[in-house]
Amino acid sequence: MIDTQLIRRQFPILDREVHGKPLVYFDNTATSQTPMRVVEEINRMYTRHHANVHRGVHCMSVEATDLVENARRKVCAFINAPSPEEIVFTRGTTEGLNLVAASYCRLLSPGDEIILTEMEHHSNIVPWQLAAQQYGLVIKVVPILADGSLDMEAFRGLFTDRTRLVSVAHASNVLGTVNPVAEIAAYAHARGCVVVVDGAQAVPHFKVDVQAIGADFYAFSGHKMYGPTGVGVLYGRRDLLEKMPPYQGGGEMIGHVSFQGTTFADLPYKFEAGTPDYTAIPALTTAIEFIESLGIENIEQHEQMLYDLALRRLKEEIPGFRLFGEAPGKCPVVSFLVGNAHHYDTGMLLDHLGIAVRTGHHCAQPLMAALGVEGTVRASFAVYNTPEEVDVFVNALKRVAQMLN
Ligand code: 7TS
Repeated sequence: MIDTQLIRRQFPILDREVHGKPLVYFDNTATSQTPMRVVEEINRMYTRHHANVHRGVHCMSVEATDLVENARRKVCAFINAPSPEEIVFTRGTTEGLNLVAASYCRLLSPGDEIILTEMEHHSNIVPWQLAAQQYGLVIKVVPILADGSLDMEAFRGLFTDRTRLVSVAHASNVLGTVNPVAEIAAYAHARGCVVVVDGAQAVPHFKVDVQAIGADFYAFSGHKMYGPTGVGVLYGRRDLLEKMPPYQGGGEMIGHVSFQGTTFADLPYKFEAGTPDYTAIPALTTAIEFIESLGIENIEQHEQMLYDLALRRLKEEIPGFRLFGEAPGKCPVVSFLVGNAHHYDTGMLLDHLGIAVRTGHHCAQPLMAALGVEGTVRASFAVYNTPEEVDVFVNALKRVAQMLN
């Protein structure tokens, strides 16, 4: 069972006020708040182990290196990856997806096809467009159904003998839809295609097992899972990472450098050019420990309870409430509009009542086009949110809706 009172003590930021009102933080899909133990771990890195990694013989450098490599093993176990060498530290999901698009696509030929979906975040669209322009690739898009789930029949219909890769969100940051990634991977693999999964919105909310999914690549961000900003993870299958050219050149990623030619380091360092964020990476270990201390299943259950409560009350009590995304088994994300009220006005008035929600296109403009809207208001929940906060939110939205309609 989740004891939110106990949990909230680890998040002093949740005690602050905004505009003179107690903060209700419902923008967890954009970034989650950070427990003190993660903040303390970053502090400890600066005050105890601040030395560049992988290069020093001196004690502090060895300690920092051990902490970074320990984090790699922790992440590996967290997503059940086969080996730590297949865990590449990045700046975030965006960099992980750019890495795969820029590097893997160099192995493809003009006319080869990539399948994306209509519900992708821009970071799982634009890197592929850049690669498609550079290498003459063709992008095809899976549409969504009315409930916000993927049209799987259309997905299967997009495959041709030129299809090489599928890249799909595990969970949508707008609709909350959890996509059938294992089914997608099985279908794609049977046709010789590689599968990339954007796990930014999955990892904080439910158990992810990259081997059970059959993902060839899996990208996510630390800052959405109670961890530090500026650190992300890319899992990549060893044989694919080995074939791929480096993404960036620099220190750390080389075997030997001469002006006659350079050889590259073994995995995962081939893909980690330059100094990594070694002060933040160990704090990712602490974030995973925080999740494990609560139990990801308990987190999922608690967030689902908040989602169900919010949705029931919003549907009953807010005239003109319109929900986007009703697929079964979705993540705790409520994207909505109220009557004719503009999403921005709704968000701004909620902010003045202390409630932080997101408004706009949520970096998913093609999805907004498919839904026929310019933007939505989005409330999203984390483990430290409470039913009382849902009450405050629904009551505030009632007032806002009256003012705007
Ligand atoms: N993929 C998905 C599904 C996301 O939701 C996001 C961020 C990203 C990729 C990019 O992650 P980053 O850490 O590299 O920036 N989503 C959001 C959002 O919904 N509101 O702000 C950021």
